[in-house]
Amino acid sequence: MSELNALEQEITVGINAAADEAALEDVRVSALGKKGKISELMKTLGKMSPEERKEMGPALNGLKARVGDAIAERKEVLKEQALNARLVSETVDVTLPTRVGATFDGCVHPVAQVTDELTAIFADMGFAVAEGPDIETDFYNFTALNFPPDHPARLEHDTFFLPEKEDGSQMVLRTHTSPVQIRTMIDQEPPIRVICPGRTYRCDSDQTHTPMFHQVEGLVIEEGAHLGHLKWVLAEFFKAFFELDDVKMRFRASHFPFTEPSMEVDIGCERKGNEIRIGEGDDWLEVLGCGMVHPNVLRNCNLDPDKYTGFAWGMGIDRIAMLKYGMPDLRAFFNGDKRWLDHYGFRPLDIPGLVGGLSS
Ligand code: 2NM
Repeated sequence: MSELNALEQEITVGINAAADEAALEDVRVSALGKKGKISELMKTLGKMSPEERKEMGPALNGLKARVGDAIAERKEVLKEQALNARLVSETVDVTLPTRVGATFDGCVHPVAQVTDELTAIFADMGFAVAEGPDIETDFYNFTALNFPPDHPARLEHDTFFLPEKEDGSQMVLRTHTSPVQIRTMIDQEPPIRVICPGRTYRCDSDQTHTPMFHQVEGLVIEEGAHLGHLKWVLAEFFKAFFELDDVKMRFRASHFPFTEPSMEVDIGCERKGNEIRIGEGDDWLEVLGCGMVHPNVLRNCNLDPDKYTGFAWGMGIDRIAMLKYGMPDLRAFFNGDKRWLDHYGFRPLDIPGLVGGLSS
């Protein structure tokens, strides 16, 4: 018996001395493995006399169980120690400056940059950002926006339709971000001031159109909102975005199902050869559509048109990015050509803000 006590003592010392899980595994194998000391003793039971076995059997089983428990317990301790050591050695100092030089790679796409810029400008005017799904129902993309049923406008929009469902309905890739504004009007109480930037899709592809493009739409709903407010918001936006003291604007009558009246807005510019300069000259450039939200749209969102009025506008992010940063070819935006991105991309962490500068 004292022999077993001595063995237990020896194994216990080994367990406690094991500095890591590998060392502990060696101790386990030497005690409980196939040829381990306890396993070898177990094998001798068969050759013992019944009396001897009666005594040694329970003693050996007890020893085996205690050693097994001790190893499992030590294993947990070692595991935690190893994790703590990793947590200490693998820390990253996120306050270090970014590396500029040979190791610096990757940059911010102009569309992301411009989205951040216009978000900063509208946030400063009290607008929140709203987002929604790229795949929409016919209701949010068309019906709620006062497109008549089976009206050709649904097709004129070059809509991408998804395969018909069993009930005959068809989801669409949103053709504008207006469905996000519908969702916002249904979900929120006025006053509402939101912008909705995001991807939009139309089955159209040539020098000036890509099947996926980016749009930002703005929406204000509150008692007393009128065209004067719309004009002010747009003027403030253009001045801030093009970083100019003054931008000329021209409103032309237009037509959209979701606004009444509807207008297209041009900004003053000068064309010199292939170059366009905003804020100078006598030429005009069409940049957005806007109007007062149609009473039917308000009603579709359970808003009372006798109480609330609102205005909305929409413009292409890709297009105003081209204008501001002089990028001539829209298709290059989405080719994934790293040379183009190296040339036109922006440095990460130069986050646009009205205080530090939008595009400095
Ligand atoms: C535009 C032009 C004019 C517009 C209207 C709405 C809504 F949801 F309030 F009815 N959202 N966006 C709108 C109005 C969009 O894009 C050229």
